[in-house]
Amino acid sequence: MAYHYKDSSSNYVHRSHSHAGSYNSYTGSHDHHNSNSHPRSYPYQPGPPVGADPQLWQWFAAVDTDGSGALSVTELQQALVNGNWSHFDLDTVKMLVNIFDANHSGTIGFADFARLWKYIAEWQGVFKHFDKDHSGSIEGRELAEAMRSFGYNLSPALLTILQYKYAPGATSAYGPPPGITFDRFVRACVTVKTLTEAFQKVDTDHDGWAQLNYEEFMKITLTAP
Ligand SMILES: [Ca+2]
Ligand SMILES: [Ca+2]
Repeated sequence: MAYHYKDSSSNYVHRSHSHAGSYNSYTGSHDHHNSNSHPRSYPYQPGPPVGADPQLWQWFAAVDTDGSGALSVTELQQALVNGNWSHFDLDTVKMLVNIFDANHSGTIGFADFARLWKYIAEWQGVFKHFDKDHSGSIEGRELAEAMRSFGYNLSPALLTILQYKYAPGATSAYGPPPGITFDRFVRACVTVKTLTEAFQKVDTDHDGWAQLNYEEFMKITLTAP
């Protein structure tokens, strides 16, 4: 059984009773009585770092279900939900971990998490700004407007490809593709930015044309989020 709670700073926290029930926020340790069906060792859990937002620390600790002191991709995925309560795609979570995993451990520590949280909050503002009809997703014209205002000169054909690529689920050839939800919108924007910058690097005279070999082309596309 899961519940969600909202506050003014973020709509994107998801917690389940199983986490909350076994986590003792007062002592900062797991409650052995509720979790004795899972015998395991309890690593030392330090308290929040000096100056840490106590609420953010509490979320972090609740999401860190194995008490390792860092969030794995799957732990983080459990914590991040879109406005319609759908979980972030694994691809989006992996991308976020890659961006914020400062020590390349493959996991997110509390300092990384605090920066990631701020980043998501900023993107929420961007998303709300471009979701002009308040549908909770970014549709064709909204996507075109977003890309244009970010400075990306994408043709209608490219915008259509983008829309189909990031639309949730299977898309029909009839009618417009469904809108892009929050986490996919972030991924779409980061991907367009990454690919544009990779192209600009090889387009040294900035005329919109570049010569690159197979190896370079593959490197660019395979390292894009
Ligand atoms: Ca963990
Ligand atoms: Ca919309």
